[in-house]
Formats: sequence, C-alpha cells, structure tokens
Amino acid sequence: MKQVALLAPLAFLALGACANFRSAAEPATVAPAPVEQKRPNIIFIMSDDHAQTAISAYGTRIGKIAPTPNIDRIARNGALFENSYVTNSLCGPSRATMLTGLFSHLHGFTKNGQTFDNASWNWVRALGQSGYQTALFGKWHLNYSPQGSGIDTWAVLDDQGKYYNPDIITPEGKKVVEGYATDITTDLTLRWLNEQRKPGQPFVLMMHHKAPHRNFMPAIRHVQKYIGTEFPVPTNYFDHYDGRPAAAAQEMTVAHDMYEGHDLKMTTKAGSRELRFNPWTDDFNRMTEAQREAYFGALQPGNDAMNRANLNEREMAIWKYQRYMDEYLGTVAAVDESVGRVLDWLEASGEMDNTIVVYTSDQGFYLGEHGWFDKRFMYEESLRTPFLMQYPGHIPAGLRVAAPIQNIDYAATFLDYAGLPARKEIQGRSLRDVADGTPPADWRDAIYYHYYEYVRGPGNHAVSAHYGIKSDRYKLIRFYGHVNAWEFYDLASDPDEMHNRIDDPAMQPQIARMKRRLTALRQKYRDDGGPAVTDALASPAAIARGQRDAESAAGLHHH
Ligand code: SGN
Ligand code: CA
Repeated sequence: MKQVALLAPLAFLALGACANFRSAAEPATVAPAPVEQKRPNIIFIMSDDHAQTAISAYGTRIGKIAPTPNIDRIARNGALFENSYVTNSLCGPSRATMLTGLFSHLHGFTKNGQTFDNASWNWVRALGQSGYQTALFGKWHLNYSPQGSGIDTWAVLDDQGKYYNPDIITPEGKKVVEGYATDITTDLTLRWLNEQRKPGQPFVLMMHHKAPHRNFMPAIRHVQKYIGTEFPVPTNYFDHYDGRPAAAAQEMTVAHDMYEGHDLKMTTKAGSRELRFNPWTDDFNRMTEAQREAYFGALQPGNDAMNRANLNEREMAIWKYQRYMDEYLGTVAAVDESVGRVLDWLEASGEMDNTIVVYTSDQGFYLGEHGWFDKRFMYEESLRTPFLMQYPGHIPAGLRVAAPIQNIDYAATFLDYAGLPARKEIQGRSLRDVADGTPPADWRDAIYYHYYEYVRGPGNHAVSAHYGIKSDRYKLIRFYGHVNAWEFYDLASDPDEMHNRIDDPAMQPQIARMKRRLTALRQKYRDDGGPAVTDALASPAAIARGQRDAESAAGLHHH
C-alpha cells in the first residue's frame, strides 16, 4: 500500500520513460495506459464544537438516541480513531494547528481574537503548489478571510457565522445569502464539485460547518426533531467541583451561564414570544418572517409549558439540559445530511475510491458533563475530537484505531498521502501507518495539551490557562495564571474525572513519573518557555501577569 502511493508522484515520469520503449508497430497516438495510482483527492469535512459523544459510530449514550448515520458511513468505509485529541480546545488555535501541524505557541495563535497570518505555511497551499486544485467553503474564523492562504477558491462565513441568512465573504466582497448555513455550505461544496472541479486533476476540498456551535439553531426541518425525546442526564450534571478549583471557577454551566433567550430560546411568559436574556439580537432579527414563525412556533408549546410549570431550581436545570440537547443535536442532523450528500456525490461520480474523506471537528464539547456546555478544559469531553477517515483500498473498512492522535498530525498525513516530502518543522506525524492498522512501534504513548485563553464572563467562560499530559491511563494537569493548581486523574477508576488525586499518597509515584514525562514532552514540543516552565507553582508576578492579560483580552473579546 505504502509503496504504491509513494510512487504516485513519479507515475507521470514513469509514463514518459515508457514512451521511449514503445515498439515501432504501436501507433504514436495510442492513449497512455491508465495510471495505476493517482494522487488521491482529499475532502476535509470539519464541524465546529461537535463532541465525539454526539456521533453514533463512537458508540455513545447520545448516539443511540440521536444517531448520525452518514458520519457513521465513513467509519464503515474506513477508520474511526478512538483516541483523537486536540492540542488546545478552542476554535482559532485548533484550526491554525490543523493547517500548520504546529502547537499553538509555534503558529502563534494561542487564543481566539488573535489573527492568523495567512501567509504562514499550510498543507493546503503545499498541495496546491504540487498540482492540486484547492477550495474551502464555510467557517474560516482565523481572520477576515482566507485571502493569501494559497487556497484557490473560497467562500466563507463572516467570523463565527450565523445559522440563518449568513453573511458570506468571497474575494468579491460580503453579502447575505438567504438560507441555512449548513445547507449553504454544502450547496457551495457540491456546486464546486459539479462545476468548478477540473476532472483529472486531484483536489483538496474543505467543507467547514458552523454547526453545532453556539447558539445552536437547527434548520426549520429539524427544529421539532428531538422535541419530546428524553435525553439521559449525565451522572455528573450536578457536579460540585470538590478538589478542582479551576473547574469551580468556570462560567460555563448550562443551568446558570447559558443565555436563556439567545441560546435556549426560552420565553418570558406563557403565550408570549418575548425572549429571555438575548444579548446578540442579530441572530434572530436577520431571519425572515417565515423562518421566525416556523422556528419559534415549533418551540412555543415547550416554552409555554415550561413557563406554566413553575419549576424548582433542579427541575429547571434539567429542563434546560433537555432543551440544549434538542437544539444542539438538531443542528447536528443537518451536518449529518451534509456528509451524506457529499458521500453520495462521491459514489455517483466514481471518485469514491480515489478520495480520502475526513470528518472531524475543531474540538469536542460538553453535553452536560460537569454541568457544562463549551470546551477549553483538558477534561475528556472537550480534549477529544471526532476523527474518521476513509480511503477505500488503503484504509481497511471498519478499522478502529486505538493509537492516540492529535490535530498536529493532519498536515503530515496529507503531505504523505499526496506523495510530498515530509516537512521537518511539523510537530505531528503522518497517520498513514496508523490508518493501515499497523501503528509504528515508536508511536506516541502520551499526548500534550496547552490552553491559554482566560477571559471572564458567560460569553467566555473563565477557564484558567493550563497545560498537561495524558497517557493511556493517567492525566496530569497544571493550571496557572488565574487558578494555580495541579490535578491528577486515574482514568481507569475515574473516567468522569471527579476525583483529583494530586494529594493522594498512594498516587505519588505515578504523579512523579507523569511530571517527568510532562517535562520531557514540553521540551520535545519546545513549549518549555514562559511563565509555567518549572514544576513549581507560578510566581505571584506570573499570576498577576496572567490576570492582566485576561482583563485586557476581556475588553477586546466578544466573538
Ligand atoms: C463565543 C461564545 C463562546 C465560545 C467562543 C469560542 N460566546 O465567544 O461561548 O466559547 O465564542 O468558540 S458568545 O456569547 O459569543 O456566544 S469557538 O468555537 O470559536 O472557539
Ligand atoms: Ca469550536
């Protein structure tokens, strides 16, 4: 398998050489024999904030109730990566990592609100320069547009993107496109495949959905989909965060921090359409009258019943969780349809066998675990991100990959599949051998993580900066800047990360060993500078600096 693909870029030369040996009897006009192995197309599908726990192929509790049959097709056709992680669980940093193969501190985009330098090396441009046609549709969110990134054709959502009638930015400017963002992004993708793709030339096509990102608005056809479905409340939904000061300090609970109007679409009283707290009115104001009527009409019976029920605090927290799941999973339904439309196109066009399809997200998300929505923390639900990849004939169908992978690996992977030389600056490794089902003996056995953005307020969640290491069994996290503390988890006995064992005498040998491994990883990835270098807790000066940073960012930050 490997040899064939490595030879791919040489196939053209090889054909030329063969011509010299053509027998005199053969007419000179004969068509060249079909090239054995073409360079594969790559369709990279990414959603925003899609938790592994909301994908049925991952075998999750939610997946059973709200299946994703089309995303699951990728798992059946190819590989599902059971241990897929991000390096910094936040949109901008994650996207920059996927493009460059670098941890946040080396590509420089550590927190949202910063600007990515589109001129930086990225793997899409590299493939473009080697002969690929390249295109991107949907969310970019690294700066205003992909101008200068080397991507041939693009049309992107403005900033975070709106669900209804979004502003779309193209090289010609910005305009409102009527419709639902997930469908518009898919339509642009399919139109490019049908009308702009140059048959015979390999392509990279990126389809980046806004969904299921906040404020969780399903398409009209899906608003009703989960109303009345009862989702099991996570066992740690009412977490008290004992022994976990950073978790206690966050502002991201479904019960208290979600915007009751803007996110949960709760009304003020029975019979009324007036929304509760709705700080960003543009999401609803930009809908057409018909869209608003259909959307809020569908939610009205539930809102009226809730307003009449006089729920106590605990009942209200559970009601909000159910509404959150209805809406979040409602947006996932359109993403799943979108994946189905692209896979159907591949089947119908005959390009399936020569195309790598990836489905991933910019990070995971909390679906009520610890009482939360959002991400950022190095706890499992937001550290994990879905990763499924098919390449018929190259990746065994139905493979489950246990080897730990991270989003630093994608750039190396695509260079490898495209037959391009490895790039030494990249901090990840090609997934090719892992995806063959034969992980190399020296594959990583632990992953490194570093989150930087501390901004207070329910729009930004007040998660203290932290870094850490996860091995197959243990996780060690060091919070610094705002909250200053270490945490240690034994995932074998405590998969939900409820018991910080950092002071447990029985764990001290494992903790000491993990601290040594963490130091080694920080050196390996060249992240051993800055305020959090040593195993000692941060100095008061470093903490003050972290707080100043956070406060100035809060002034700037919204989306
Ligand atoms: C906005 C949201 C946050 C979200 C970030 C980052 N607040 O700031 O809830 O965590 O985006 O999301 S809101 O008040 O504007 O809704 S990310 O996916 O771009 O990283
Ligand atoms: Ca995101």
